[in-house]
Amino acid sequence: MILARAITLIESTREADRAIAEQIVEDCLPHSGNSIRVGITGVPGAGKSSVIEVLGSYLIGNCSQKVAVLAIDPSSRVSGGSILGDKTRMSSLSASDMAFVRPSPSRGTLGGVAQRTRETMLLCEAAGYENILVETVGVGQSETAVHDMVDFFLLIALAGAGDELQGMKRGVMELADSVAINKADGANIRAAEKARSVAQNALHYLPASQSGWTARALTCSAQTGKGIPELWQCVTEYAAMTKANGWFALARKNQTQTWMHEIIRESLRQRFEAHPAIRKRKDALEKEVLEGRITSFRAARELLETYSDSKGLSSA
Ligand SMILES: Nc1nc2c(ncn2[C@@H]2O[C@H](COP(=O)(O)OP(=O)(O)OP(=O)(O)O)[C@@H](O)[C@H]2O)c(=O)[nH]1
Ligand SMILES: [Mg+2]
Repeated sequence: MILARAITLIESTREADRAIAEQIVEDCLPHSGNSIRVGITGVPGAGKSSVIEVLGSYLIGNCSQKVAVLAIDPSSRVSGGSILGDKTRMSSLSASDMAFVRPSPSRGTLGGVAQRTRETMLLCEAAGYENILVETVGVGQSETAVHDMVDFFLLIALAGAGDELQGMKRGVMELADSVAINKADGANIRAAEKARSVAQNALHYLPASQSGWTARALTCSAQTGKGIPELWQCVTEYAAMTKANGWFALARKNQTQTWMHEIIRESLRQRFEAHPAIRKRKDALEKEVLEGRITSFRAARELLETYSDSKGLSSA
């Protein structure tokens, strides 16, 4: 499949592939953007992949729309990735020719991985995928990275042992356009319903979003499929409202600017760390900092000056 091969090029770390990859992305740009981009986060085991499997199948079956599933997994470097797990958990999507499931690029920093996922998203759009679902596990910084590349941000949470919510961090709540309490099935229905009202209440006390949208708490079950159409209804309502008030387009524009700055940051970091003079000096300086023989400030400054000097730049 051409799409998969193009994405492999994008994920390649070879310098020679980079130029072709950039050209591909540029060629795709005019054909991209015509989609809804949804970010899905939640603690490990909340049911993100399972919800995506059911939601994706719903979009294909009931709406005759294509679905691309991408993942940002900051832990994949260590664990080797929950990638295979995801493919089996999304077995019907993986088997459908209306769906494209792509695991997270497993190498690199979060910034680098997020950058490649953004580019992959554009390629999927150019290939005609109307719905882009980006899964990220709710640990660390990856929620923000995903939030910055999507139109709608969904937090999947679970009811706790009591009525409380599990896996809800205020910071992530603030980013959420909707909170879905998953596993609302069997003996868990009542607890899920209570957790939903706790979540709705918590959302109520957050500052109003610039989008004009009021975040909504729902319950759903990936096991029974209950609440999944309502969940998608929430996404389409959001899209309709923010398209009408101009936020949808504005937020995407702002995102492209954020991406630009991130690409610069990430490339500077890469160049810095790959530079021979830096590599030569860094270990020794790190050791000196650890042993308290030099301040971290001075060590950082020396490395930065070494880098600027080697580039013929006057150091700041
Ligand atoms: N009862 C019930 N179990 C569910 C539901 N959704 C997911 N599960 C189960 O919960 C477990 C975790 O589901 P996943 O979809 O892998 O969760 P995830 O959030 O993608 O997990 P990570 O990718 O590892 O962070 C699996 O054993 C699922 O079968 C649900 O709606 N009801
Ligand atoms: Mg998963």
